[in-house]
Amino acid sequence: MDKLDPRKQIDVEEILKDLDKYRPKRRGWTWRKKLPEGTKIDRYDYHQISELLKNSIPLPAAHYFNNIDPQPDVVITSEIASGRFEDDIRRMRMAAWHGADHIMVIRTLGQSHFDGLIEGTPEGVGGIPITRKQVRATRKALDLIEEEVGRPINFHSYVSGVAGPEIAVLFAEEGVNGAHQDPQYNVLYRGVNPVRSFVDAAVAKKIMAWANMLQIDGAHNANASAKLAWTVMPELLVQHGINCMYSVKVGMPKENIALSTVPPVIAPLPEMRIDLPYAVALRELFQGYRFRAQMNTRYIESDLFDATRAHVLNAVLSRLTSADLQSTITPDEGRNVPWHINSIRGVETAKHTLLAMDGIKKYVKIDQEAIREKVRELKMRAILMLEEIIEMGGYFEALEAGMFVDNGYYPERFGDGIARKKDGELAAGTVVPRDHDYMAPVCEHFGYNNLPEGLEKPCDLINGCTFHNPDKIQFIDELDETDNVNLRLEKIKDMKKRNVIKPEVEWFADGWIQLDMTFSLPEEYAEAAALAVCEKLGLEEPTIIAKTVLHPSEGTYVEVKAKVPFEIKIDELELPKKPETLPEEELFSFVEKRPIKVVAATVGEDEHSVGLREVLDIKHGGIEKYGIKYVYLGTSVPPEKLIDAAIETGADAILASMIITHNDVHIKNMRRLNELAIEKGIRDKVLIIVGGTQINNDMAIENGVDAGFGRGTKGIHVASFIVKKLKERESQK
Ligand code: B12
Repeated sequence: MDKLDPRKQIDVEEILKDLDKYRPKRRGWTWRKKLPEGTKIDRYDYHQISELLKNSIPLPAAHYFNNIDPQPDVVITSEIASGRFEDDIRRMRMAAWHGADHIMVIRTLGQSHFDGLIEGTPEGVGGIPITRKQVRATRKALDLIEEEVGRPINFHSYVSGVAGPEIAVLFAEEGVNGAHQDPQYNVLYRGVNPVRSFVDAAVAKKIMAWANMLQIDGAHNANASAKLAWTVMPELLVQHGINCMYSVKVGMPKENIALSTVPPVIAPLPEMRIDLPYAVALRELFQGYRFRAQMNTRYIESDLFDATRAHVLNAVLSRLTSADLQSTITPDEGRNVPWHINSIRGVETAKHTLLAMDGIKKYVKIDQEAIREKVRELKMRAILMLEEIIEMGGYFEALEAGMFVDNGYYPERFGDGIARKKDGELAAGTVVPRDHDYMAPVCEHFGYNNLPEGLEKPCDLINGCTFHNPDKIQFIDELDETDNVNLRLEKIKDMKKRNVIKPEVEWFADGWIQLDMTFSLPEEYAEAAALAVCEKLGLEEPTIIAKTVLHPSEGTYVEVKAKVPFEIKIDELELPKKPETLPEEELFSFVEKRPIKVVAATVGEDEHSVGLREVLDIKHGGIEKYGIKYVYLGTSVPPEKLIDAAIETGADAILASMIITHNDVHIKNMRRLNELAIEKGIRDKVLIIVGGTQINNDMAIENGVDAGFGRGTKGIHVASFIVKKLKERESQK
């Protein structure tokens, strides 16, 4: 397979074929190619966009604007990790079509404590086991996906834990383009020995620098760990500083070092007034570095709308300051391992907000004078903290004293920081000084290396290392006979052979569905009632995933996930009929020979006119275009008046719009039109056609009229129906 076909699913078996020989197409990070300010897409000027995609899915409202899909100038991340790489690949493709070009793969639980690489493709929990096979297959799939969408896709994971350097080598070999690397993360959140963590980091960073990978730091985890988050703002500046300077000293170029920053707080606090000075201070202190704006997850529980609101405001902040990379967190992160749809929703939220805020700084400027005091205060607190760390004897001593992730707003201290011992914690005592004659014949190896003089590169001694001679890379296939991709694919193959399907949210046909319901009950009764509904529906494993109290006694909204116990046979599905259209020429010539006249109105007490006018007027490609004459009676027209007008004008058809559907008023009006036409003796002479957002053809026919048209109807659909019916009728005469 050298090309993907948008009409076909990605073939994982093809991806796995000859994987042992696959080499990534390129190495290193890629930014979007920005288009000049003022570039026009259709009729609209943009100031902050990048090259368009070859294949993509635009934002929902795009169909009102010629389906344009401008791409913001900022790289957009999608975090993906269902636990099975074969399903992740499918989701990456979906995310790329929606505008993600940074695919961040979350690691499985506990991998940071493995002292080495793991092999095969075991199923992960809360993420994916990072192995050579998983990385290579994913890169191979992404190489195809980037061709399909027409933009390079950056693949990313984590160079952390006690196997950090080994993972860095693996990533450099396999064309992984970006990684998290921050020794402070290992120390504070993974309990790895501080000395080991910093030594490993130097080795890993040197390799990442060679591979031109983008590095993202780990400071944002202090936000996520602190009780109030805003209290760690000075420390965040310090943490960013430590990792940035350490990386520069190792040899990483500044422009490949990205600070991972999250707006610290959320409403009901005055969010913007706290987050904005922090964002400004950070960008001023770290000029020349990159900014990866991550959305806040600290306070997000299980409400998708709450998460989305927060994420929109976070992306607004990115535009008011700056961001090179906009990360998206799925809005369902607080309720389950993210589902396909929510990965896409995250990307859409970022794309929508970034486009909505395109060029906004032309109109809206931060008041530098008003914000200065707060910005200065934050910088001062950070500088004081750094000074105190030096006074304490340095970073390791400060760590032992619990200086980091203390919930006090520095210089306030609560004494509840995370303390780590310099000679304690995981993998303590594993760092040994290199002997005087230490020699490693490999390239990009950090630190003392007693190489013979006159070598062009160290690996010349061994005929090339894996960076220069990839044929030396050892590819190990599945070792576990009970947990591997082949077994998992068997199940999928079986379903495909039988041509059956189940719904899915993260894995192929995993069976999960979501239901939402509201009960006029207090919270705990509503939860129990929701589970009882699932039981009566015969669903399996029902779980409450979110709820909102509408009022303590009046009502509770509950969202439930559950599994369907049955399969659907694809062959037996009844597909919705698409409205048939006749060739335009046929319509023109028919109407020329046999003039058609219609009467049209919105019926009842309904004032909506836009939809009907679109179906009628030539301007919007309505039936008038084909020469059909119409008499438009307006809105809020009683059915009687429509029928009378049809009689008076000798109309061939009545076009009735029915937008309001409350209390089934549309059904009543359809029946009424039919009855009146029969009463007045014109039913066999006139076609009755109805339309509106909630109308469909079956419903219309059931209620006595000839056709019903819903959202998205065009004049050609209606003209074709009328012409076909008249032809049928007239050929019977
Ligand atoms: Co209003 N309104 N509205 N509204 N309105 C909506 C329609 C909606 C869905 C909003 C909502 O609550 N979710 C509800 C209707 C709910 C329902 O019963 N199904 C709604 C409501 C409830 C009201 C009010 C009752 C609100 C209030 O005051 N309490 C009042 C009603 C006033 C009244 O009618 N007496 C109200 C008022 C308005 C105003 C502000 C006046 C405008 C209408 C202006 C006007 O038309 N001159 C209005 C609008 C614009 C809308 C809105 C935002 C857009 C409708 C629209 O124009 N869409 C919708 C929400 C939404 O859909 N986003 C609510 C664009 C057109 C192109 O699409 O209508 O679907 P369309 O038409 C297409 C097809 O349906 C079909 O072809 C069209 C072209 O593709 N079609 C066809 C439609 N008619 C026909 C007829 C035939 C013969 C055929 C073949 C095809």
